[in-house]
Amino acid sequence: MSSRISLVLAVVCAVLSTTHANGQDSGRADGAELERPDCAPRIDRARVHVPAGSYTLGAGARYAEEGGERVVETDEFWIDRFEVTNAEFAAFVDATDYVTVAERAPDPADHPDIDPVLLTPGSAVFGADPETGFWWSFVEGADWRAPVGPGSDIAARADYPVVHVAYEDAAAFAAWLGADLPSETEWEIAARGGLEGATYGWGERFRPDGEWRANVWQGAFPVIDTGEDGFAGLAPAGCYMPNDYGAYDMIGNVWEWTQSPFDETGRTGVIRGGSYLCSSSYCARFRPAARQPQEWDFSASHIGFRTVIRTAPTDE
Ligand SMILES: [Ca+2]
Ligand SMILES: [Ca+2]
Repeated sequence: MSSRISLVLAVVCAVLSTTHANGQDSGRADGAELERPDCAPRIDRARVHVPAGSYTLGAGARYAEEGGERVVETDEFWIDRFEVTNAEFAAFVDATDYVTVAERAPDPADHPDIDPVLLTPGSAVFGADPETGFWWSFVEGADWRAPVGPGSDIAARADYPVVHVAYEDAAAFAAWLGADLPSETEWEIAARGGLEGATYGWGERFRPDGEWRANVWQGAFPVIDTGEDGFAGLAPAGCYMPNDYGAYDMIGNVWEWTQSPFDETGRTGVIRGGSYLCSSSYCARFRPAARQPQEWDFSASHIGFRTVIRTAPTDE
């Protein structure tokens, strides 16, 4: 199914009455300043090492598609410490003149059943529409440089994760680096941080000692994003405590593309880790075991990625 058809279906299925305006950084409803966590300094494209060995996946599974606990074997790999940022993606585009899926007009021949008005460059932007009540809108002209549409920019968001990237965009960036996207297995092993059998990437309690360990949603979804965890909307990469491998934001902030198909049909890919939109009352996919099917050509304001390599980096 085309991603744009899916978007239409998604928004049709998601009608809510709300008066909250569109935007990524809605701020606190009471106007109070957020207490923000300290963000890690970005110094390079550092990766963390995950040793070869046996790992238990599926712990804490909650939905049928997550499967049960199982042991897998992996060769060693190195995965990005951070979600890929706007600055990094901009360097890629500057070097290659790459044009993302969201920036291209879909070919009408590929989408004979879609309203022609939807065959324009654009992407899915979260923000309950005050007129329609839809959670998501297809915004013409929204792309990685203009995350909420024309007039928006990323000038102050160099260290934020890049968004509005479809699978092929993420794969193209990875290939440019001589890297790859993680398989689901690699992603989940990395997200568990060497902690076997735990529901979350840091243990059994979602908020150990009352601390927020990931950028997720607090408040009445999808209307009020209170930002109790320090950020309403996206956060720069690296603002929450890393896991025991040293990887940041495996859970929350942006969903992350993997290279794996969701099932044997191969019709959809898989994104992992949940996003800043995941709330315990609605999504709860902010666990290492959780899986989310996603059309390969879909892009949105809450989907990003990170890369892996499977041979030792030259500086090691
Ligand atoms: Ca948040
Ligand atoms: Ca993430």
